[in-house]
Amino acid sequence: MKIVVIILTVLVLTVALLTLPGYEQVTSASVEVTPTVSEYLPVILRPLPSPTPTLLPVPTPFPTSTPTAPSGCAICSYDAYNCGDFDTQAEAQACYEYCLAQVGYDVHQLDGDNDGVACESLP
Ligand SMILES: [Ca+2]
Ligand SMILES: [Ca+2]
Repeated sequence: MKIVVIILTVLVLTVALLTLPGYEQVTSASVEVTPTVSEYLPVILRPLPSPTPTLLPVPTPFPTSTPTAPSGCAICSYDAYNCGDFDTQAEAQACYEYCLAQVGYDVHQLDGDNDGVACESLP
């Protein structure tokens, strides 16, 4: 039983020793915490009045999936033109590439040998 009393005594003394300086520390800490919290309060309120305006991206009306058709090449839905309908190879080439982009194949059959060059016979 003496051992228990000694242990309890040591514990009480230890708590007493820890409490006295601890009380001083709590007191000083509370003094320091109070201005610290008051300093944080404006920081918390600060972001509110200045919300960063989200810049809305200019909406592109429509992706230019349908570029303007070359002159003399308004039809891509069926075989409407032959090489004789164009004056130059460049015009036939423009129509060939335009309709190729529209429908995915050489609808006018302007590139008979499928080498990507339409109406090689034209000037
Ligand atoms: Ca044709
Ligand atoms: Ca060709």
